[in-house]
Amino acid sequence: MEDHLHKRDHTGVQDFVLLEDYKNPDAFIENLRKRFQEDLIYTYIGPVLVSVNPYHELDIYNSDIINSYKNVNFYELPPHVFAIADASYRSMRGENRDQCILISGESGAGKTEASKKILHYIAASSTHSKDVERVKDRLLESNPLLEAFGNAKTTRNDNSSRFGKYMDIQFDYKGAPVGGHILNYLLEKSRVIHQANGERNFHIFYQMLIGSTPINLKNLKLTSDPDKYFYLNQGDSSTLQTMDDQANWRAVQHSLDVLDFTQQEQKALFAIVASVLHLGNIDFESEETTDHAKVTSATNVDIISELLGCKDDSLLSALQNRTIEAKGEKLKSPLTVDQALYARDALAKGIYDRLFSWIVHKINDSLSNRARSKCSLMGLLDIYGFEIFQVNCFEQFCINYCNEKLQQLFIELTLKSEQEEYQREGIQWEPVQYFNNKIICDLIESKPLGIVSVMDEECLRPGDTTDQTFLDKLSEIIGKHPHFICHSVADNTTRKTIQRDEFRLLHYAGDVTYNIKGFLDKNNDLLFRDLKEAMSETSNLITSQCFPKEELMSKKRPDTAATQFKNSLAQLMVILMSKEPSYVRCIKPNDYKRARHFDEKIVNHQVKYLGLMENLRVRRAGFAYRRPYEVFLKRYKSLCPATWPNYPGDPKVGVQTLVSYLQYEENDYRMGKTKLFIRFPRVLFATEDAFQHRKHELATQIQAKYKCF
Ligand code: AOV
Ligand code: MG
Repeated sequence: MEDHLHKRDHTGVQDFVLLEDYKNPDAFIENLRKRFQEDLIYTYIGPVLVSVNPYHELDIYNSDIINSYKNVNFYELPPHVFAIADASYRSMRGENRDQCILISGESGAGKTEASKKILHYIAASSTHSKDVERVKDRLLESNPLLEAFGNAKTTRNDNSSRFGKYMDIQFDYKGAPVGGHILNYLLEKSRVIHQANGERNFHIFYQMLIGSTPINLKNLKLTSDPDKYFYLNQGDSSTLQTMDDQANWRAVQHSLDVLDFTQQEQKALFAIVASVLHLGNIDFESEETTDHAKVTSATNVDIISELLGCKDDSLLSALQNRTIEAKGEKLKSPLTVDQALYARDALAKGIYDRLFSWIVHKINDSLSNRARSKCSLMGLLDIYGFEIFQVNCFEQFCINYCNEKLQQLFIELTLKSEQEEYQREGIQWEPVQYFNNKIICDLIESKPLGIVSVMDEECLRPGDTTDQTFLDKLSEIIGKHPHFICHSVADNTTRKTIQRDEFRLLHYAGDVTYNIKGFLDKNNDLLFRDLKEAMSETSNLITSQCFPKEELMSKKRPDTAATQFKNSLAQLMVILMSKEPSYVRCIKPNDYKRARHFDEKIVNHQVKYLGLMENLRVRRAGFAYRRPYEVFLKRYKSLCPATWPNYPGDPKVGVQTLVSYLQYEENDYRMGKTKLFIRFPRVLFATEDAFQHRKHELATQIQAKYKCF
């Protein structure tokens, strides 16, 4: 710890605001690099924390360090994610405002790790009682469980979050955590049935196979070899050096116990996970005389039927046929092999996705605030980061759209609102130019001409719509948009880099080429009714809950996947906007997950698109503190004879009198229309110190007076 605290003054600047050459990106990168080489991975831009993934364990998260950050002024210790957590916590308590901590950065930049550190800090720093300890345990234990089911190895990150997570921690009036609530966003369920080369399915499958006792495996009719399962062997990468599946399996068991999953629920849960693997091994062949699909062997279907408790042969029938209603009559129509494979995969995805939501729901039950007392909230947002793969599909489109929204929020709340406030207050200000990605958000989500709308339209339009007709529509409707390119509208040079079944979006964080294959299908997200019905009749207590009978009764067509996602993101933005935000901006130092390797080009790119230079310029030119005149005067009036005990006139004049008396330098402050703006923290700190001193003096005087009587 000593070492950690000691290094503070020697390497670069801890806050970019202090950087002399603050307009120069090279100086910015050099400061990051210098600090990174010394394992100083955190640097501030004012209140924003920039974090560079060290890709190796650092001894800066132990309990001594946690203690050192408790209740210490933000700028007094070296930059740290704990300082952000502490400042946010104290602001919540002191000013009674709900908080949120927004963690952003591309895939592998360290968001999930940062969010876990924050949760640990909060758990370690608040008051202790038995009830509170139980809540803390549960909050912490939600992580291993959700990561097992919602994270996977991708080529970018061995522990990549494949779902978005927003977690509210609820605190009582004493500042102790009393509950929590998690909102989950769009799980990448296509991973259940397919993995690209070098990638894995969700961790839980491997953990279960390697961790279960032989007897449990036998009960689930499984072998411990992942390569035996089609849903696990496509990525050709089942074992992972960086991941201890066996230890993580034990952690999952522990989490399930702490989070009140009953033995019966745990049994039902793993029967489902096993069923998904058995589903993947079901194969079909064509009947000789017809093209009807028949399962090649009934064994896997029988096993699943037993594990889930399916009614009679309802599963087998639903995997091979589809019921259609014609003229009021129900007819069984046999599926072709392709359709049957499609139905099988849709079922596997559907079951897993609903299981995941069920788990989140269960965790929320266990985290719910039993006292139901009024509470303050601190929200933690950890989503999937921006990603570019060799082939990018519907999932990357959704993930990158989500990142656009988050960047938009950052812009709205830091660059835009900050500058607008100066203008409103009439403070002289040279506007800082920045790229506003609203144009890309609009391109994706506006109605009726955004990409999501056009896609929905194509999904609903009767007739032969295909991914290609969707792409044609896009090119017709938005072909001229400056952030959209496809083959038919590209210029001659660009055309060589883009295929006929692709479109490219010029995202704020880089250009991504999407392959349209599967877009309509994934957006439609169709699961045949027969399969839903079969699941609703199961005796497995989770599947029967996840596929409720009411859903089958409903005639209303559910929203498409992209529209549901769009709506849930819009709701998230409303939640975040209602809170006081803090930011952690994560940066990935290289593309090889390698320690001590700082690739300037890659860092430079991230610094650029995250808008960090602009952030710094606004901050540098700006004022660290601002207070309405009334508030400032009320607090500090005792420091000047002319304003003490009361200043009768205009508070603005009162504040002017006060700061002149305190000898504020001309450059230290500005007088706005309604607020005083103070440029440097030190100026406010000095005033606050003087105030504390004066308060003490006044208290002593009053005491002395009492003694006289
Ligand atoms: P992400 O959440 O930003 O990516 P993670 O937080 O999962 O990225 O970090 C990726 C890996 O980097 C982790 O598994 C650790 O090995 C390492 N790492 C990150 N932060 C630290 C740290 N502070 N100290 C040590 N190692 C760290 V994604 O979820 O893919 O967008 O979707
Ligand atoms: Mg993550």
